[in-house]
Amino acid sequence: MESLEIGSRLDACLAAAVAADAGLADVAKVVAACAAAAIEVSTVIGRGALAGDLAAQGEQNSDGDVQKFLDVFAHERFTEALRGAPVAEVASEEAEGVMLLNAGAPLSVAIDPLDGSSNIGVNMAVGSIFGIRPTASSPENPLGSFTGPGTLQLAAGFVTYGPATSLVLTLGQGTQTFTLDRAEGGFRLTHPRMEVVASAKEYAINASNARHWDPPVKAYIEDCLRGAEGPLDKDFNMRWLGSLVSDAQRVLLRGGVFLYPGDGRKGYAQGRLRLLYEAAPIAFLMEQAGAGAIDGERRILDICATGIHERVPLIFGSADEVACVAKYYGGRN
Ligand code: FBP
Ligand code: AFP
Repeated sequence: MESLEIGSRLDACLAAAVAADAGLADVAKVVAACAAAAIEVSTVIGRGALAGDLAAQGEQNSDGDVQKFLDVFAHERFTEALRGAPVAEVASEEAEGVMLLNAGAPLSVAIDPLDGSSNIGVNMAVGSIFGIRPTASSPENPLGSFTGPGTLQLAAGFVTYGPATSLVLTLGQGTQTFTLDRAEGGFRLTHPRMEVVASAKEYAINASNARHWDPPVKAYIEDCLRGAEGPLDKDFNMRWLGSLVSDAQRVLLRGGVFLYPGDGRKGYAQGRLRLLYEAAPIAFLMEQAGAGAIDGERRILDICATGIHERVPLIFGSADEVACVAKYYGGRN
């Protein structure tokens, strides 16, 4: 896609990718389905309170979190769109088990339909995240499509519903960003090749959990706070949007490091974020843009899930900063 002109439509870019590699034909259909669902979600978010109470509380999801109207709406739009694509199974944050869509279809999708739920209803950016994998389940291994490492992902993307709606996408050949052209109701290529700067001075972490953090993260952030007088030898800025997709988008565009470590709170030993539909797609997009993504000790893309809602500590961003954090965990790089 790098060779395509800025302003090219998403469907033209997907067609060009398929022309170059026929093996991407089904993947392109799934990406197009996610893009179509995202446009529907974007329209509702863009209307804000005029669309009703987007934060209205409903049922509890698999994890005991109370679902908001927008969580449920986005889940329904995405799963409905994926039903019309070559997708056999979906693992969604908003469904307890694997959803069966089209038996025998070649692809399966892990999805967080609405990420950054605490930002719903306060006119702040939220997003959707997806990772596309080959279908690999069997009667003996019903979770098989989702228990392989993140390196099996064929494509991944996230949508940010912010001041503009954008789709960040990788088909395994670099990371591109498309921006929604509201006038024509379609995405256009705006960033053909995202490249994350290797070194940066901005970190993102929920500082209210400082007393609970894993010791390596506590030590790293203490050194960030010491600024140029400390061992890291530079002054840092801090940004935390409470919305993984928005923080990831900022890191892609201007570098920095994001951390959601394991911490001592009940249920947070592995942090807050989910391996399958948050960490693994973001890690794929980051690596394809030259950045890193680890859980402290391991590359995120090498980790296998044992259940679809499993959590993982997540540290990603500028390669030098991620390598620096790894040293606090005792790693050599
Ligand atoms: P949800 O999927 O429930 O929205 O949780 C994920 C998330 O909102 C991320 O987008 C964000 O980075 C993080 O949780 C915010 O966590 P905290 O509430 O600790 O700031
Ligand atoms: P600007 O008018 O230059 O944007 O500054 C205002 C502001 O961005 C405000 O909106 C934020 O609350 C605050 O600055 C952020 O300050 P830090 O950069 O110190 O976090």
